[in-house]
Amino acid sequence: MRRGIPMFDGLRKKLSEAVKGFMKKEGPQIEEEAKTQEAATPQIGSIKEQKQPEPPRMEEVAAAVADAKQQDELVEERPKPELHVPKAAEEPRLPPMATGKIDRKEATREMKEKGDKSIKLSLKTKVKSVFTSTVVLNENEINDFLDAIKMSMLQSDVSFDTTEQIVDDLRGMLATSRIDSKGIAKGLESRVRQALLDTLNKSKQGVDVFTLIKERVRTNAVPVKILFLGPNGTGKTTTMAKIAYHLKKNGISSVLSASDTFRAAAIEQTEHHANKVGVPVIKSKYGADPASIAFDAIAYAKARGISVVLIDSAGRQETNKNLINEMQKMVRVASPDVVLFVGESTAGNALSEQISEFNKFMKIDGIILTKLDCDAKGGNAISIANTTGIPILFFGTGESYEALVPYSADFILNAIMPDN
Ligand SMILES: Nc1nc2c(ncn2[C@@H]2O[C@H](COP(=O)(O)OP(=O)(O)O)[C@@H](O)[C@H]2O)c(=O)[nH]1
Ligand SMILES: [Mg+2]
Repeated sequence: MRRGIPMFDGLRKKLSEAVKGFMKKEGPQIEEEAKTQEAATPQIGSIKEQKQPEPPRMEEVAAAVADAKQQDELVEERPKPELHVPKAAEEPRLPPMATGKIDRKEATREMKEKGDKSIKLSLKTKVKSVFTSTVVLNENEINDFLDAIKMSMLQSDVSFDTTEQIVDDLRGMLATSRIDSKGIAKGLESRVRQALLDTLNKSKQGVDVFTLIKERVRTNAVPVKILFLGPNGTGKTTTMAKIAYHLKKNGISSVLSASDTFRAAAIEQTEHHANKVGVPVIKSKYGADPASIAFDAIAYAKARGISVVLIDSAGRQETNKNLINEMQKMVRVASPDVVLFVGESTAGNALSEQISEFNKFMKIDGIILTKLDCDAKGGNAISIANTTGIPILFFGTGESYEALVPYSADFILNAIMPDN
């Protein structure tokens, strides 16, 4: 499994801190206490398993109680974290999805502003963990832990709604499950992993582009037309070249349509990639109609039995009406089989808004999330599919032609929370 994708470093670190923060003072002590308990267990051959462990010595229990009491007092003193909820909602923890009135941006900002918290286990849980092999966290502990997880996610660009969904999922798991008292941190970590995986698996299964192409080549239903669109500089042209490279490596022919006639040097850049990869390119002049270039590229592919037409486009802001019209014309004329939105992970939470705006004007089949190798917070890879309803199909992980990874939930999960 790949590790060390910088994009996920932020979230990985924050989630790990949230789990460890929960255990900060209590963890080692509990583990020590558990060890003490283990050491005290008499080794009587085969009946060892059934034998009740000897209770810890009085002074150990007294020390644990005193320490926990002191920490309980600290918990009492600490102001409870509150979500900003409009006046109508009295309860600070009312699920925001249910009210529909929460200013998500404001709530996100407030959560992010809350500083580091030291979270404590209650006296009861702590003492119980000395005597029993499993513990159930009480409501306050769960709330504290979930607040820390929530903050880690929001700070790492997981969207507000997705964060709420993951936290609700986790709340259910923590309220009903028993955690091994000798490995509370590990137990919590595995539940966070599960909640992340549940969310990642909920997203819609996307079209498998390479399988589709292979199938169309097999049945001679070619050319397959793929359109790349998205804001400026996200990696459309580069990703198109990566796909051409991958196809070529697999013996599938393609042609590039240099349909960005808007941005300076865009045509030369496309030509440069075409030469390096070794595929033909159809081009025209700057200012020419991008749809007619795509049309020519399709005609070229048909005439020469080329399997795939990869159609570039000029970067645009979703608010630019002229460019959107031009894009819609391109979709009408080229009638692409697959429309891919290329967005950069570094755009953070703005990315889902961009995608949703584009999707209003033309149907997007899948997302390619680029620049995972650049330092970002990593959270949007978790929430984009969830918030937009459009699946991520590939990740761009660098500038080389090889740096294209098909989407997988495990890839994200293992980058964020390696399963040791
Ligand atoms: N580090 C990194 N750079 C990338 C990636 N994808 C594209 N780029 C770079 O981003 C810049 C803009 O890419 P380009 O393809 O011209 O974007 P376009 O305007 O959307 O066509 C170029 O310098 C690319 O080399 C990626 O996954 N990782
Ligand atoms: Mg370009």
